[in-house]
Amino acid sequence: MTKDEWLVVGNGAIGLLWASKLRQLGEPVTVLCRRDVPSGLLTVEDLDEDGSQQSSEYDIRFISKEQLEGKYTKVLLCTKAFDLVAAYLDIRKHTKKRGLVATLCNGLGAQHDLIAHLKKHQNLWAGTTSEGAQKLSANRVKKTGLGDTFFGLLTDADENFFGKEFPYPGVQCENIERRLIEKLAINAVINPLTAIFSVRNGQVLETPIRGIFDAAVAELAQIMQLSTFKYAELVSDLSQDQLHNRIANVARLTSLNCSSMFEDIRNHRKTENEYISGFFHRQTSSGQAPIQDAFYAALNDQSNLEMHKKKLL
Ligand code: KPL
Repeated sequence: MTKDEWLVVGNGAIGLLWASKLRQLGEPVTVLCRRDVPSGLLTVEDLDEDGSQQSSEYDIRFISKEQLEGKYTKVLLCTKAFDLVAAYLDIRKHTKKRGLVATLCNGLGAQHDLIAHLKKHQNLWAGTTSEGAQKLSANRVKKTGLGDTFFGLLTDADENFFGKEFPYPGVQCENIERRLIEKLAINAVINPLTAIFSVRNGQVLETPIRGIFDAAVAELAQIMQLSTFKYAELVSDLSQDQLHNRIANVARLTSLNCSSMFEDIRNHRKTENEYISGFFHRQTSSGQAPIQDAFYAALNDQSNLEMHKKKLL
């Protein structure tokens, strides 16, 4: 292992995409896979400006948990929100005390839970991305939509090490919690709608789902203004129109993508419902968030999805 090597935890779509980006910086990258440890190169498929398909290959080392050795100074955790803390604890002894731990996961809360488990002088950079990507196999990913990525410090910067600057150009931001809430709102509208109605991201802007989309955005804008909302101050200047534009824009830019929640349901995997609609469900009292409550209930009771769909329409 070299001094600047990154350890990316998780070979889901976003883990693979970010492994390729970090490798492009010229630094070695190891990807820790939960199962299916592939051999061979990482392939990223993309569309050229003229719309033709192109693919690039990256020499990345793929390993299993049993193959972990040494200590990494830079770790990027690309896991589901509900796996984040456990994934870190699994690799903790392979992280350096004065190192950097970064997260790229949906939802809000798991990142904060991680802080209590960090080693002394480790800095936690929370990240959020609205890029669309689809995993095609254990070492093949396809870019399915443009988006923004931001990383910001959640812990007080330890200036002795990777204190002030995130070691990837152009993604660092000041107020990451605000970005995390905006992303949470994006996921709280697009993900449940795509998962419940089995549609791609762009279709949430089409009839008949469009009506629920608009109502869900209006409801979120109201919740965010409630004095009881934990992050109300951070988003007090965010108007309903701005929120609507932001969420609709992501749906457009990733229109061909199947959201992570839709993928989870199709593949009979656990969803991030608890960290997305569940977050708003817990933050409000009865009647204040009927649409988020309906999303939350539908995703918790997938055997009756048809009934929940009818209720929503
Ligand atoms: O974050 C996403 C997800 O699917 O979880 C979006 C941005 C909606 C892209 O699909």
